[in-house]
Amino acid sequence: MTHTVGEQHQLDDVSYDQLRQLVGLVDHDASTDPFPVRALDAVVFVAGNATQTAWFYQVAFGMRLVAYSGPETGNHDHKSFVLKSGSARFVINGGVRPDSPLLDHHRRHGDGVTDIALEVADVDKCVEHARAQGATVLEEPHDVSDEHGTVRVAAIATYGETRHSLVDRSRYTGPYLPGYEARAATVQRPEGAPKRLFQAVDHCVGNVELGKMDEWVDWYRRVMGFVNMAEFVGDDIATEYSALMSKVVSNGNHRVKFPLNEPAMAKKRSQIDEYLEFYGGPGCQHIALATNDIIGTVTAMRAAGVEFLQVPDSYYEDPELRARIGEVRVPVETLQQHGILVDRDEDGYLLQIFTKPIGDRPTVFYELIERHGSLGFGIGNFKALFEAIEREQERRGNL
Ligand code: TYF
Ligand code: FE
Repeated sequence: MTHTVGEQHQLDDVSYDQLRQLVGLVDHDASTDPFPVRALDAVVFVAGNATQTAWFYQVAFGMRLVAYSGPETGNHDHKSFVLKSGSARFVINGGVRPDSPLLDHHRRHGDGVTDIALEVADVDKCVEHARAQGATVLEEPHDVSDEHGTVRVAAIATYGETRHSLVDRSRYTGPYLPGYEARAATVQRPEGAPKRLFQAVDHCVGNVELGKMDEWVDWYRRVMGFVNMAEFVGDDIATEYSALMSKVVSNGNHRVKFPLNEPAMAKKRSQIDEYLEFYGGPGCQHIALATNDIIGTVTAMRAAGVEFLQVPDSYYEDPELRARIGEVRVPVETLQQHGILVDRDEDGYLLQIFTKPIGDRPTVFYELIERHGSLGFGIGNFKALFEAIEREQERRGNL
């Protein structure tokens, strides 16, 4: 079924109550936040071939094309495709003119995330605070307008060549940003397919260099007023099996969550070192997509050819795991059939699964996550997960 532009807004609707469950929101009074963040506005990618990558996200991730900018709309530098799935928005950019700066970015990093854009109510206030805290302002606050209204935007630099655009679209009714035109879906969804495969972005993970994790945690605390979440991978877990250290920062209500990883010295070469080498520096490692039906989502993505990490049967047969997770919404055998991992903490449980890297370089991958009360990231799965990642690393000859 193809959707008209009018129907698309309806499909994008995700209520606050749905989001609460999907991404694990908590109550928070934002009135004294120094840098109040409303939501994730978009994840912006550069691709070697944006035309085909936009097609991939429609076919394999069930996303809907909603807007476009390119040579036909007066943007001669690059093509830009805007895709949505519930509240999640991806923007795929690819250079057209040989002198496009996007092509230089792509030469350095390959397909990857250039911008994790945040929706804020007061761009100027956020930039002022960020600057006072020592952040690099890449774009000063300014208005961009067209017949649909005005958007106020700015951008600050984060790890590597990644940026955070800050966007206030409260005075704008267009499909994305001025300069973009609305596009209806071009790909037919398979008969009987779920109307969307995910409803929100749950978290975006950054890989930073050895010894820099705490600096970036501190940066998010100072610049954005983010808080540390409970889950972290410290020295102990790192040396035993993970080969990485990890801490999570989030905004007050947990709508925006950024785990930060750094490599750790271990018996084997860290998967984070592999990323840093092939990405050519720090960058976004994985994006977790929140779904309320992980089994349906995995089934649809697999049918479209998406490859997921394999976990051994011993994971599901482990009596300790079975005792710890107790009752979940499906039998463990069903999770096993699909290769879905499960973890439980004091707040509830979560189901999760990880794709293999989606591009040519062993860098960016995806996670699917279905939360049932848990506010965590699956720490109980870290051992099985990191072993699965290392098996792939070994197959690539990078372990
Ligand atoms: O975001 C997280 O923390 C989990 C676990 O290289 C994880 O998804 C952490 C690091 C990593 C892969 C997965
Ligand atoms: Fe994750």
